[in-house]
Amino acid sequence: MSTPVISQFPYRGDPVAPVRLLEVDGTLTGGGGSVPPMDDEQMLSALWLMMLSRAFDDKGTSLQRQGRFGTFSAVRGQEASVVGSALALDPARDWIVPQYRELPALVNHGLPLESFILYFSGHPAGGYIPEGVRLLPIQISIAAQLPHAVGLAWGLRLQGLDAVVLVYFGDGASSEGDFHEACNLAGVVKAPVIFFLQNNGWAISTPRSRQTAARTFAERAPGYGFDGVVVDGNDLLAVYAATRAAVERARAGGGPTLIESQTYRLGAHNTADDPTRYVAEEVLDSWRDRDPILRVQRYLAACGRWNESIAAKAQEEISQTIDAAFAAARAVAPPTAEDLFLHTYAELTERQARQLREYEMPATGPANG
Ligand SMILES: Cc1ncc(C[n+]2csc(CCOP(=O)(O)OP(=O)(O)O)c2C)c(N)n1
Repeated sequence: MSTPVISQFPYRGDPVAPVRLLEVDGTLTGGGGSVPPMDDEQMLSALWLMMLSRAFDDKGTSLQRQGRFGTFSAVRGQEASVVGSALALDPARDWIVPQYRELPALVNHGLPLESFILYFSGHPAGGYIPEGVRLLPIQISIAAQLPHAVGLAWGLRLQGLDAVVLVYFGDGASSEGDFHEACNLAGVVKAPVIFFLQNNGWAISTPRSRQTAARTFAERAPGYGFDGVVVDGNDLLAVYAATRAAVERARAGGGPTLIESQTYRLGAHNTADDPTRYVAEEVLDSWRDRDPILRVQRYLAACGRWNESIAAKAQEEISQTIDAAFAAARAVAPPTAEDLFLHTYAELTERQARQLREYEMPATGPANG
């Protein structure tokens, strides 16, 4: 039997060429002798999550246009990157520290889809993470989650746990000071953290070329005393294998890894953005050819595990799942002004309690005598 591909990591090959295990046409890199790091069942589950994410992007965008959903950032194009990395974690012990573009990872880790919908509908209940779900809250402030992730990982290690933390961020976030501080501390204390950098080509309208003059983002890792690896972020198998290897290393006490997942944002930064003003259609077309979902479907079709009727059934199930989640979110009572006080801390501070009392008092200000 051939060597499982996972043993390729830490990767000591060409530091610039991304690791790829699944070709665009759905064949395994290296031919039939290669052993994929996921079996067909795992790939089918991964594909379901990727398709759920894509369908949610479509539905959410359409509802946002009708004024029935808030501004949110679609995952479109980055599904293999998000799903492949999330599936390498154990939701029963590992933590995800998200940015704002990782819907399928959050759902796989245990966040109900309706919570995500409530969050991006501006409902305070959307900020609630159920007990036992190992997620930090969605972070809109760019790179602010990186030091939190290192602190969390270091803390888990100090408690003697073998848990690992995976933190998502973008190429733009890597230009923030928080990125340097987080990597530096993580390297020094050997925190069990995986820095998962999604290089999707853009930080809103700022191209990747304006973020660093380095050949890759991953090459920064050795400067902090740990390994960096570049993967083809549109390849589910490569992302999964690289993340699994990083998880195993962190669990065994080997410290952090920086994974640069080279992917492409196949749409707007968020529903308030118009990428037609700065992304050339030819460039988009070239990335549409490398669609991460099609690649997995081609592979599974060649194994006899995917065809039009299976696809139609999956689409139907996915659309019912999304409709049910929107219905559940709509059934939650609208927020009240009091929620502003009640959702800030576990217990009201003295100042908040006073402000809440003042708010609830009938308007008898000085003007009324
Ligand atoms: C500290 C901070 N500065 C600026 C912004 C405005 N902003 C929102 S998203 C974004 C771009 C982030 O790009 P990147 O880190 O590459 O992540 P991506 O959205 O591409 O996934 C910026 C500058 C912000 N939210 N927080």
